[in-house]
Amino acid sequence: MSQTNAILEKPDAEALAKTKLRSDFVWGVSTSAYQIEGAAAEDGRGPSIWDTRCRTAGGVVNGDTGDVACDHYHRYEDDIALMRDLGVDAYRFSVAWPRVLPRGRGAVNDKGLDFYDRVIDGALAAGIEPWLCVYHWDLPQALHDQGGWANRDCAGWYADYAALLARRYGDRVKRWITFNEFSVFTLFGYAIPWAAPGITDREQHLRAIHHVNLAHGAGVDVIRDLVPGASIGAVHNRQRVLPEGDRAENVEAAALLDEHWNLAFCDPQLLGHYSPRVAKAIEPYVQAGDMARICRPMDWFGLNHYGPIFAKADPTRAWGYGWGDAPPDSPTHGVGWAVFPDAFRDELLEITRRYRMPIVITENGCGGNDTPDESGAIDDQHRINYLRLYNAKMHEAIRAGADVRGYFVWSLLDNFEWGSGYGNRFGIVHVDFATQKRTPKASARWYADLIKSERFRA
Ligand code: IFM
Repeated sequence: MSQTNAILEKPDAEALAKTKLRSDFVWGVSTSAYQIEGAAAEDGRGPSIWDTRCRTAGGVVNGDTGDVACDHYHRYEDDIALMRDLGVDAYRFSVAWPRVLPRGRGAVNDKGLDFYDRVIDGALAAGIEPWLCVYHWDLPQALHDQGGWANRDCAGWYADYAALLARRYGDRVKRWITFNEFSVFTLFGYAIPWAAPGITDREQHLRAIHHVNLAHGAGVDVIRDLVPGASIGAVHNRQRVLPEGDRAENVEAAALLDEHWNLAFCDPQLLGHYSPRVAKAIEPYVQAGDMARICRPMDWFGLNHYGPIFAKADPTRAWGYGWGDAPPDSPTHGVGWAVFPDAFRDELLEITRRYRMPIVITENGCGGNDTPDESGAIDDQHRINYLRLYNAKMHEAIRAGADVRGYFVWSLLDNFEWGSGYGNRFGIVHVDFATQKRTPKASARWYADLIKSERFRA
């Protein structure tokens, strides 16, 4: 057993103690449109900034694209059957904005809307509640060409798009998510160019932060207005930010990254103000009444959590900070991300302390390079151990007062992992991308058993 991964290979039994969950606790799996659908040029779908990114030299490892991905557009019925076999209560998916509005606004693509009708109806028929995420990073290219999130009008375009979805699906979908991981797509899209649209510009980053916050507020209002009984959340990726080592400039770098990563969206949306450094920098873009437009009543806090992140000073980057390394002896999982289960518990408790609301864990999971053995089985014990440990920390947080209402694994399927292409596999179901064959991994069986046993205890 390698020392670094000892925590994953031999979790301490005491650390796995359980508490009783609410009887309405929701167990689910998460996916997102661009990562699984494929059919990128089919049935009238327009291009998104990710289609462009995939065609930009150096944009994605191996030049991989989401053109086919998991071909979920054609295989959604099989994928719903996989979810039914897992026994999940809920399926969190996202709608591809350019599939339903190929140019982002204006002409509607009926075939695109029909596709999500089929997914929603199929999930409901299988006894699985659809949780709809309005935006998971695939901005229509046509809107980016008009300034994208750096243009204040984008908040209104988003509200119109959200209204279209609310009118169409609100009779069947009651769980709505405005955005997935605000800070990731704004930071990596506009400041550290690791994601679409791949811009490096402080001013555009600040504008994007504020306009996305305005879009969120407007989206909450239209969904609340159009969907009777809607339960609305926003999904924030909160990860503790630690300095690489203890040099003062790295400590400073971590403090600024913490504001951009953990506070720039949660605080204005839930407390009605920006955190100190962001507030100062963003002032030129804030108009009278904006904070009230952004801070709308929410039903729950969506948390995506994987592990802590590390910052170091890097004068070549837009904000003077860059990604740092975890201490060399840190436990890591397959894709090299740090594994600190305690940080997950602490994050749940910090959200409880700071925002005082119910929490749904909308993503948690573990990447790796899982390959089938000779018999075709995929024995991903590393993922099972990760999920066991993180679940145990969720129980610990609940015992300490966190009001956790649900847990979704990222992800149902191996999929297009953005800039890493198909190399990082996060699925509990293996996908052979050459044949599109799905094979549940050992972790899928483990998750199905966990859900059964938790229901039994409830
Ligand atoms: O694949 C992503 C997902 O789109 C957003 N959250 C993190 C996942 C793993 O990197």
